[in-house]
Amino acid sequence: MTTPLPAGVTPRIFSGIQPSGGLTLGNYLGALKRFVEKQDEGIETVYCLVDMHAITVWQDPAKLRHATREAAAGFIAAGIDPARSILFNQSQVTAHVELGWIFNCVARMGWMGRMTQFKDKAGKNSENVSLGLFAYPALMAADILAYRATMVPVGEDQKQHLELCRDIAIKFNNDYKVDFFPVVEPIIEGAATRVMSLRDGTKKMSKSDPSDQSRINLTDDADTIAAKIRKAKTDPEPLPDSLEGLKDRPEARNLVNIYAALAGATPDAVVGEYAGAQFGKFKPALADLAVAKLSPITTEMTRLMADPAEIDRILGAGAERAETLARPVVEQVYDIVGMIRSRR
Ligand code: AQP
Repeated sequence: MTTPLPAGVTPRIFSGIQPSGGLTLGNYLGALKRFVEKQDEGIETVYCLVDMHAITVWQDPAKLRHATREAAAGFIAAGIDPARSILFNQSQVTAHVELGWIFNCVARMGWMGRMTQFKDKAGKNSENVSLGLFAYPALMAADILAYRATMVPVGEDQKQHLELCRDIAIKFNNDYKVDFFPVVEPIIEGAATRVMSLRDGTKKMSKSDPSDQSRINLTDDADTIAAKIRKAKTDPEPLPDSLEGLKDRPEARNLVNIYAALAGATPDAVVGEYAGAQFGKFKPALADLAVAKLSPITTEMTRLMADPAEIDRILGAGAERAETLARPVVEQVYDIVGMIRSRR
């Protein structure tokens, strides 16, 4: 059930990706491809390279700068038009961290402690990870709510963080007796909302996985994509004639999902087409499809990366537009919580 929007809030999409490495096929199918579709539906779209989130895990400064520009190039190459969508990097709009601090004071330790992504990333090392990694979902809520965004396209792994964003909005509204923040709706759509590692069908494909063979990067050339798909872990059985037959075959199911998402088909249709086929036949077909869909993006990214000053200019212009939306929201929040703002 959708909650009615507070006065003055209009439908708006916000989402982001961390420049904590190169973009993967998981980021593309789970998020970026959706971002382009939403932009093309004509809804107001705000997209952010969340560099402040990236440093919750140590980043080499030169690599972070490169990854941020490369991600921006990936967005544009995939179809984000900086004239229609607002595209910028998070650290250039300070409203995010200002609201993030206020949300640190709204969110409860118990809520944060239940976040499975924190548990996965911290592992047995939770005493030694950064405070920022623990507080990550509160800053993510601030990213979204600084624009009073109403819809957030994400992959399946971000569902819990968006539930927390809803809890923060509701608690803020209740604590201060206002109807100010909307309760956001996650948009988790498509055949590949959770693309899995090519080496282990039970693990998410991730840009920070130590094994490059586990993922397809948007910068991989055609030969590399084909080789990674050829070597992807599978099992000796042929493809079944229904999805039911893939229930306990996570690697096979992952490749079917990837094929479906790239082809714009359903996983059902893909198993229908390849029923009885061995991976010796299916993998080359998947490799050809992946190369056909991804190579134009890779080529355009390379072209854009030849002019980093132009990418920086686009991000700066996007940040200025983002600032005009976020600043008044944060000023209203300061007023609601009782801060004196006499400087301006
Ligand atoms: N494997 C995936 N399948 C589908 N969607 C995915 N996303 C990430 N991996 C997959 C979606 O991409 C968006 C941006 O994610 P992020 O960069 O903010 O962080 P993440 O989810 O932690 O992604 P990574 O690649 O695993 O990054 P690292 O390794 O740095 O932690 C989100 O919408 C996410 O759902």
